[in-house]
Amino acid sequence: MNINRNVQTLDEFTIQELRDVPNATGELSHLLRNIGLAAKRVNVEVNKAGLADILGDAGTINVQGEEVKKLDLFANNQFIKVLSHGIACAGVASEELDDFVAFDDSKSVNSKYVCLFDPLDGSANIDVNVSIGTIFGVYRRKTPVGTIVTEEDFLQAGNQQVAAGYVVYGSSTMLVYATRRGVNGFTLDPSVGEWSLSHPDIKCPEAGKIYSVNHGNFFQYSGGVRDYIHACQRKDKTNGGPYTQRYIGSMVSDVHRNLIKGGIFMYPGTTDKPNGKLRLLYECNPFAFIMGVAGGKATNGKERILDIQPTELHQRTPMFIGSKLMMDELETYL
Ligand code: AHM
Ligand code: MG
Repeated sequence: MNINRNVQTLDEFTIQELRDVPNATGELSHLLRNIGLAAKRVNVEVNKAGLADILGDAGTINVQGEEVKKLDLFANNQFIKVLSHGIACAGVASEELDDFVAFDDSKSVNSKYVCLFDPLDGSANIDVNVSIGTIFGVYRRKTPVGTIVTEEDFLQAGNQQVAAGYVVYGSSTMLVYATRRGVNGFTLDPSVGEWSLSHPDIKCPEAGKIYSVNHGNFFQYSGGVRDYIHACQRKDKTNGGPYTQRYIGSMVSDVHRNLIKGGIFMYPGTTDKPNGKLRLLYECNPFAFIMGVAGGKATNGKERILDIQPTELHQRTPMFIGSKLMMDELETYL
């Protein structure tokens, strides 16, 4: 059997990047390694999600005598635990928690980063064996190192992100992360439990043929969004229509596919929910950052997602994200 010894692991890759950046402290590499570890633990549980009820007693106690936790809570706890035990994160905010968590031990308060995440996105898909994911964004804190973080450290515009990424728990498990230097994808090699660089320097194709939107809400979208969707369905569409509609209902998988193949993903506001469903801090900002580094774009229909100044931890925003030329065209409709 040939083993490709040129494949870099996540650790090797981040250390290599570290060597190339003058004055880097290694804190971000440490943080990414922690995220990779938490994701591996979540992956193990996601892979046996269907068994949880079988092994659990009356749905609450498993064979080890532990409570069978909902997977999204399990994932949330894993990320918080791993990041709080590390030395590279001063606090976290999570889609699963009402408020942010400040880590107050002496190592954590001396970290310069905070991390915001959605521990398990698309959790409605867990029970039916459809891909789900984790999404995260990393920011340099505003408050001085050595103090306890405050809300201001978390309410930063997405353009302040230092790194962002996601994990897809799918037919294989992938971790994709971006810094301003590029977007790189790592596939989990289950035989050795390592993230291996499988998708170096990901660029989103400028144009694509996939559009992803929840058609069930069609009559609740604005006229501009409806007109754009109709345009996607026309045979005489630029770039060769009609486009293909693909919507998994797990943002991580939908945007991951469109990032690789080229396409556009939309979660517009509706008459019932003018700000749509997706959360700016945990879901939209990380993807907007990744897509931007990969050459694509993301907007709420009026301004760049990355330029929105958040006012609340859990605020929602309409989201349009994808290949540059498709986004340019969409913007003429909005
Ligand atoms: P969640 O954070 O509660 O899992 O919801 C977010 C998910 C996204 O992954 C996905 O794009 C969207 O909800 C799908 O929503 P809908 O079923 O309304 O189309
Ligand atoms: Mg979510």
